[in-house]
Amino acid sequence: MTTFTYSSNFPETFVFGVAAASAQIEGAAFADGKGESVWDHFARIPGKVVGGDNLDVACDHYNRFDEDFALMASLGVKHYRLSIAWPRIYPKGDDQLNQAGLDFYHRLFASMAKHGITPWVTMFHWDLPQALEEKGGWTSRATADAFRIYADTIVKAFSSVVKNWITLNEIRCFTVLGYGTGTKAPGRKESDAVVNQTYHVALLCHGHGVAAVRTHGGPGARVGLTDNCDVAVPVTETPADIAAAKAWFSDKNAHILGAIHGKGYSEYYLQREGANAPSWEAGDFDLISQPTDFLGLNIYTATYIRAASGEAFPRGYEALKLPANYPRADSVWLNMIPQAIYWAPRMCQELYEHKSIYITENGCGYDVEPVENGEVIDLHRRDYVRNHLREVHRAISDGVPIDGYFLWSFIDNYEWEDGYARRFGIVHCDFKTQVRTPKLSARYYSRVMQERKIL
Ligand code: PNW
Repeated sequence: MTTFTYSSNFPETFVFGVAAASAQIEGAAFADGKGESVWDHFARIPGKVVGGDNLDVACDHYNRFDEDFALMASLGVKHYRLSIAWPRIYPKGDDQLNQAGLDFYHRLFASMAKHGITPWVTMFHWDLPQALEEKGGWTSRATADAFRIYADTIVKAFSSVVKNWITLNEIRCFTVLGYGTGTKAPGRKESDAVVNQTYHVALLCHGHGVAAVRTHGGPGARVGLTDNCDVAVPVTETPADIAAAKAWFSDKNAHILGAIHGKGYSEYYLQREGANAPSWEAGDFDLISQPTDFLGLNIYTATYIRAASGEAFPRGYEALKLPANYPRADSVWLNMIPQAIYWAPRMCQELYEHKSIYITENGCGYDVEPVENGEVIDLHRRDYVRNHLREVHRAISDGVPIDGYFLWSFIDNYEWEDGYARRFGIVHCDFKTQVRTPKLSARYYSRVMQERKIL
């Protein structure tokens, strides 16, 4: 057991970092041979994105990464989670490599090394080549075959500089929100059966990503999935409510976390989905459920659960609806429930026996964050981060193996269908001038990273 000299110290090996993603910050959407992504396409359909904002320029990180890494280093950031844009590497999603895309990331990783920043690389953070979408996208197993080629290429190319790999970011978001509700690219509204099939194709990609790292990653390479699991928080931390929350968690996450940890879909899941259950081929689960080195969790919010019985609650739990005036950030889904970051890792440890868990995203978004006298006084974000770090600390003290925390996000960026209106950064970005201004939360988090304790 780790002993703490001060109640809010983090272990020496604990990783503090910041996160972002290619499509959201790079810009240069069509530079140096990059192909169109589903988001480049979707953003141009009128009415899909707030303000009609597109990803053409974003934070212009493509041209400014060296300054951005200098700024990160000045804030004491030592770990940065980023993603590689698939359409920069394979513009059409086939096997026609764009060397200029690889060259860009070689320059980027060299700059990170120069500034003493370790990369944590997500292979896929939603920017699917549009050409693949036109051939069926996430409904088609051909997308998983294309992903295998892409994953092999990037792991081979960067094996000497990248040791921490994340296969996919948040399967739920690019499947159910892209093909079910249609609020994210490509904006399709398909049946439950189709959506369930998209999960399965995404799981195959995860498997190919793990295999790529095992084959080409070189010494010390590690790999895991980043999931935005549905998080259950027991209303009261009593054995009955905790058991109910755990049962809800297991049910709600059966199709992704359940699937990567089992040798197939669970009986419960197949029964629940009935005729809508996904189809699979022999050998799929040898790929999907290969052991991983860690689990990445993106934690923003949760659902309150309590024990309940009777006809209305056949599974022994009740999910509570939040009152209309419950506190939240400006994103409607982002309700303030810091215990989410305690219970999700704990349940993953208990249900799937995870030995190493990283919080790969945690943060909050607001629409109005003015720069006044050279400052952004985002005390709301400082508060959010602090409240969540307290719960991370509590989890570690209770023996939950959380090994790191990445704050989303380093800089205000393209917040998908909310465009540039919704700001998640600890660094403010003026999207007209590209001027960067660290917010109060950046100063705060900088001290936390430096002193490795909650301040
Ligand atoms: C994550 N939800 O998205 C993504 O990984 C980031 O790219 C994104 O910018 C960030 O969180 C903030 O939104 C989510 O509806 C989007 O629960 C939606 C949900 C969760 C995460």
